[in-house]
Amino acid sequence: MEQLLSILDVKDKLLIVISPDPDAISSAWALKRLLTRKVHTITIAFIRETKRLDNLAMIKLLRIPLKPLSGLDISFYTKLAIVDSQPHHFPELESLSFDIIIDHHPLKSKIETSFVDIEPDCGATATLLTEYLRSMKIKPSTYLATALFYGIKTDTQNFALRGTERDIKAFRYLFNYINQTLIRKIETSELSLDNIHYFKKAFNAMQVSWRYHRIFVFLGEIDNPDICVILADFFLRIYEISWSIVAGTYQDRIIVIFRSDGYRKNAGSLAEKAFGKIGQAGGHKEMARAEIPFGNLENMLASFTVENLRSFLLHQITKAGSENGFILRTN
Ligand SMILES: [Mn+2]
Repeated sequence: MEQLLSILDVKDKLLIVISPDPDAISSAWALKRLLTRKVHTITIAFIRETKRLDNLAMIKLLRIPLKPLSGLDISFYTKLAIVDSQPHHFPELESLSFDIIIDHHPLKSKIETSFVDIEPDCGATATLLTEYLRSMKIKPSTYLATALFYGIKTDTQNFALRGTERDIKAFRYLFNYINQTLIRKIETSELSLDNIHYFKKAFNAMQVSWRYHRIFVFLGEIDNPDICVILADFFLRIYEISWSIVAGTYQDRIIVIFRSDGYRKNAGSLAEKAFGKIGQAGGHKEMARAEIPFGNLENMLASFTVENLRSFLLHQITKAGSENGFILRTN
């Protein structure tokens, strides 16, 4: 931390560049807090727009100041920082030279610059920034603590994916300062008014096998493949359901999302058996995905009507599934 301060001057204008996921957003914000009175100006800029509604909810509810990098005059800034990534991760950053790099992804090639702190021993960069704050005896505001807490929560996937002693320590510390209601609202913000009409469509189109605890939905044309994921997850929350398969057509292809409770089931192998020969398909026990370009179906289907596609998908899934004892019936 001392070393970081030693490379900065009060006249410095600092630009912090991020790819906006919760870990990066919260880490950049903490760095801004740490350096607020140490330099002249600090701007946090994102390389790419985030479309994830939970991330947008985080930015909005916690009032995190972010700007698009494309709208900035980079020459205005005297120092450049990047957190939770390294410059070589993004081709558009290769021409820039960074003064500060703080990250937890393992270093691929040696980086020569004024300040580098890479700690693969942290499950999240937010852990590292929490440690910086503590070492400087800065108590985070509720919003900043909530952001960092959420950053660690998502990067470690609630400590199911990874998470070290240091992550747990930071998490426990931040817990004293967070607002849990905001965390819940951020985490559950996955739908917008623009896409809830697909629920209505799905309720009308769903085909349920009561006997085999399965549900299949073909949505027809969709304007975002994420809705298949949201609906497949949603249907798996139904007590009687242990398999859910939601499909739709997007641009020049069919998207099929599989979810299962994973108990003696394998969504990945079902997806592969059903669609592996005519598209890309794969996944693991609980979740899988297939994408089938229309171009590959030209010899198999007379026309691409909703009804033709629906019965084609159902046929492929049922045929593949019968080898696993998977039979889909409509009621
Ligand atoms: Mn991260």
